[in-house]
Amino acid sequence: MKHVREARFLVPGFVALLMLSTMAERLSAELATVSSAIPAPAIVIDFSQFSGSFTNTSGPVQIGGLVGEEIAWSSSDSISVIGNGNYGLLSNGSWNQGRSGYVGGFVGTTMRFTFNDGPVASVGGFVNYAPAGSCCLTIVALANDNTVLESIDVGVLAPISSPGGINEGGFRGIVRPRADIAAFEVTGRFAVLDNLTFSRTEATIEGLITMVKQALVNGTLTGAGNGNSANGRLKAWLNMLTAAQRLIESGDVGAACDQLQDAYLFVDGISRPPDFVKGEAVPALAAMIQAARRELGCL
Ligand SMILES: [Ca+2]
Repeated sequence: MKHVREARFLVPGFVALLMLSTMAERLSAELATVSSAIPAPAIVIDFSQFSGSFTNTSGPVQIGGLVGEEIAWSSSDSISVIGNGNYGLLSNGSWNQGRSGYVGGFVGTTMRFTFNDGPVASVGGFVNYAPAGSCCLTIVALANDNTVLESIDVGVLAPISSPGGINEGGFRGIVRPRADIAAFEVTGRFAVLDNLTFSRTEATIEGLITMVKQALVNGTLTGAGNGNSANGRLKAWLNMLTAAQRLIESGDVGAACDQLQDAYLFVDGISRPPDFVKGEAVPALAAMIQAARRELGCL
């Protein structure tokens, strides 16, 4: 079953296509493009305490007060802004007071969010920028010693297009298997960010199964399909995860990788094969399975 998707590439030149497919999966696995891909429980900084007009500063400014965390926002230049005001994004429109507080940089500015109360496993924000070609936004996850853990060129991999939009943009973030992100950096061309979202939930198989159980209780995960087939599909999908857990415990990581690959193919939102589960929790679970696969060395 795990070869269902790959089978489509069994044509001349399939090796190159397969490599491209694998590469795309690897890159997109670390990039979250919806806020729900940040695993629960997620914490959101909405900057609503900065409801006055813009302050121009390089910081640092403590932005975590409303959620009881020490999180420092700082910038590579002193004309960056925190607060509320109008910000032009050229073809992508503009942001205004309707966002109730946000931060913004200028050309080539790097804005940094440092998690002083401990590293996180996932982080992202609702962002936009002033486009020029495929340039204009890179997000980076940094370790305690400032080593780059992940660097994603959003302008190339998942550009934002919001022609003439007011307060529009998109969520872009990074999901890691371990809580090792000490800081998150956003570098762009007039980049703006609101709703900084982060989580410390890690991508162990136990963490994954705990998330699934919570989602079933909350009703954010159900079987997909008509009538009884939905329940059957849900059970089959849960069996893949518990099988993966048993295989990991018994030391058969290769077989566990196969089970997790199957589990991913039935939750990835791509119609071949059809997904076995549906609901609000699906993007976070799909991202978490990918993170677990990377952590196990499957990918
Ligand atoms: Ca806001």
